[in-house]
Amino acid sequence: MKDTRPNILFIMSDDHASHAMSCYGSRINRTPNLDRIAEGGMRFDNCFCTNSICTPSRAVILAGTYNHVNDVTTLASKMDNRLLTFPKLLRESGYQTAIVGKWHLGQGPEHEPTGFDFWRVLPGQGLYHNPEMIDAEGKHVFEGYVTDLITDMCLDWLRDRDKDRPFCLLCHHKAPHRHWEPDEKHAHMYDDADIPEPETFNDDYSNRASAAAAAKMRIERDMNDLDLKQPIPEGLTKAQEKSWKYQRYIKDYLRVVASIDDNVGRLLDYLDEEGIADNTLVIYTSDQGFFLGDHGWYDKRFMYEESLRMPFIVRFPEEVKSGTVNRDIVLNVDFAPLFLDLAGVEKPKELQGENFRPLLQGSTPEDWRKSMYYRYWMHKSHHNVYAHYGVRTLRYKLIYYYSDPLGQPGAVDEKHEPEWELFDLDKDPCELCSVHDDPAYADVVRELKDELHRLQAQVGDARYEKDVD
Ligand SMILES: [Ca+2]
Repeated sequence: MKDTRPNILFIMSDDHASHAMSCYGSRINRTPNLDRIAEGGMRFDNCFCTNSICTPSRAVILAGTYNHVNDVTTLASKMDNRLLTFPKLLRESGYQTAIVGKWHLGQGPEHEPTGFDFWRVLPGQGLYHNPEMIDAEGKHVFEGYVTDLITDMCLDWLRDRDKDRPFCLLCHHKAPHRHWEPDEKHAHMYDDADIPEPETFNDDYSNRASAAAAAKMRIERDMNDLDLKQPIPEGLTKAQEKSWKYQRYIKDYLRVVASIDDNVGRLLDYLDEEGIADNTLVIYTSDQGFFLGDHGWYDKRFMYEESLRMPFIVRFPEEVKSGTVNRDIVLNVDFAPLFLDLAGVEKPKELQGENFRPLLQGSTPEDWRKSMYYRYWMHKSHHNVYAHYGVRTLRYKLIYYYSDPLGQPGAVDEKHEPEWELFDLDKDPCELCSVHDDPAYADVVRELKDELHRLQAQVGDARYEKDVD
């Protein structure tokens, strides 16, 4: 008998910020195929990651637990593949499962993908051109462009599937991760255009804790030859050089995104041709956001909006009204509970996320979360970003730079004292001025500290020793 539970097509890219998607109002590019998903379904405007970095975010998604629980706190962490994950539970319940593309949770028998009928992944970050990939049979080099290849392999697997059983396919693109290498087809997009610079391009990092000024992810200073791929023209002023670097960076980023968009279109076309679009939940998301010249930066890691926010669009015609928008707080830790609910599998007690299927159906429960907990662990490691944790509500964001590696990779700086930041996102959506020390916000600070500590207790994470009431 045919098993008619919904199919799940989970497309995730790497470092694709929502402000480079036209369905999110991008000022800098068009993404017509991603827009097909949003127009045919729901766009989530407040989907956040709990730790804005590749490896940890992927572990959160698979396991449905926070990083202090799944023990994948940093880029150097490797996930123990005996962990309970949603693909394992779906497979046990009769789904066909596959992952193709980026994994980045470690290699070898203890870390390679488990819970999949088929898996083929890139080692580490993988290459854009002629990438090596690893599967159960071993390593092979594939000729071509990585985004096309991943999509081809997904389509091959879909064509060969058992049509009497539902599938869960994880199509996980490497793109648009640094160093943004476009394919030939898109190499000359934007050649004759100037991409607008973001509002905070010339941020001077004043009026905040010291962390923003200390970060080494400035377009004007920290980009290397692999990022720029061309010699810097001579005779430019400092400001002209910064603008030139931004154009070099953002055009390649958008070219790489354009290839993702084309390839998402191929997958959507296949669902239409097969007549299974109505009963397939299609998601497009990214493991976290990215700074697209915002604050003068590239990269991520900070709890600031551009990096914290994940794009999340979902189409599921049987259940989700087309062209709708949700503004509730949804987290990457919630994805696994959603998938389990769709498959009719009971959520195991150890999963920490919440099933947000009612939100998809247009009815938010009264007690849905009003705040979220974030933690970035890699103190002064990559890009000299300070370790921090914080809480975001619909209006405010409180960040605590505890500034201690706590045994994780990173440098100890005895002189560095912890610092706080508070942003009123209604009045300061670009997060340019911390109001933590403004007496008018004293009550807000107190409430948010309580909320932060309540969330830490709820998820079972430890408070830093100097963070006292
Ligand atoms: Ca990433």
